[in-house]
Amino acid sequence: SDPPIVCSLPRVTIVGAGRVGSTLAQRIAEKNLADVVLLDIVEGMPQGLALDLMEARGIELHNRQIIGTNNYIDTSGSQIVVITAGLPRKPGMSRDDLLLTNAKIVVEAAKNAIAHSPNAIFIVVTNPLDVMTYLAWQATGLPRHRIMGMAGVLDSARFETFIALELGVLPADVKAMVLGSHGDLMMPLSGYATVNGIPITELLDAPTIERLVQRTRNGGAEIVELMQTGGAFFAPASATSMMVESIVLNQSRLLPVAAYLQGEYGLEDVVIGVPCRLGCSGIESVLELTLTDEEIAALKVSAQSVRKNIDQAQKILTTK
Ligand code: TXD
Repeated sequence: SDPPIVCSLPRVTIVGAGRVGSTLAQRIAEKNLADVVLLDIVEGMPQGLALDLMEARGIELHNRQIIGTNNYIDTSGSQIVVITAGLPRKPGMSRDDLLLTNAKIVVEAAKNAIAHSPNAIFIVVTNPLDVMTYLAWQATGLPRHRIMGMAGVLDSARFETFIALELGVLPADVKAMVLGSHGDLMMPLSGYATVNGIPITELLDAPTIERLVQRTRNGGAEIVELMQTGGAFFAPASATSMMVESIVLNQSRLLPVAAYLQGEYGLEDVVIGVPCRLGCSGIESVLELTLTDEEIAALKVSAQSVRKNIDQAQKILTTK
């Protein structure tokens, strides 16, 4: 007789049902992209959030399942795993201050998740982003196209927002790309930023562009200072859902993604934000852009700082 037909819908697991994780679950379900499993160590919390999201389905007009759990068994067979577990920043803290606490959480989460979803594509969101993505890559042993970090899409969205506000244009008409590490050394590429194809250098003077670049670099801290109790989560969830969408729908979008590099941009054995094509297999390719000498030098400095933190985290993880 014919084998039974298995109808499986794409399933996305989100480890860490905090502010970014729960908002991302909402975005994914309401965009009708996939069923969602929300996992957290806090008992009852992901279950409550899942039920709350399920109760909105009739109003939001979708039929996606949202499951809350404390057990990785429930995440089995996920197509994508997003890791947002860990502590966020407090005012005055840099992303690097989160290094040691979050390293242990992310490594444990990555190992547990891959054990139940051996074919998944991983997206890391926890800070410090580039280092956590590297540690998760190491912990899972995944080929590099199946593991990446989210930061550049958010940093680019912030740069685009500030350009749109300055010019009074529609945010969707502004396109920009921010590369490098997710921190003070990130690299907003002003030469590639446009308003419907017109370079911003035609529309804004150099000191204004520099001001917007600085505000972008400080974009996360600006929100932490205002909120005092944690960091941004609406735009980070939107940025992550854009990456999930490009993978689930095989859109092959060209996005800035924190990727493991093997010689691209002269960098090796480090994770850093570069333009990538994202499709159903994960990172389809890394684009090597023409950069100015100054930008190449800045990317190197950015990579060195990530490397230093990777070494520090690895020391702590192995002495534990
Ligand atoms: O651009 C980016 N990459 C980022 C990164 C943008 C925004 C936030 N960014 C970072 O994501 C932030 O600095 C944090 O490191 C993470 C999560 O931020 P969020 O604001 O969502 O933090 P919350 O609300 O504190 O949520 C974290 C959740 C919380 O519910 C914990 O109980 C849970 O993580 N947690 C765990 N879940 C599973 N397993 C373990 N071990 C665990 N430890 C904590």
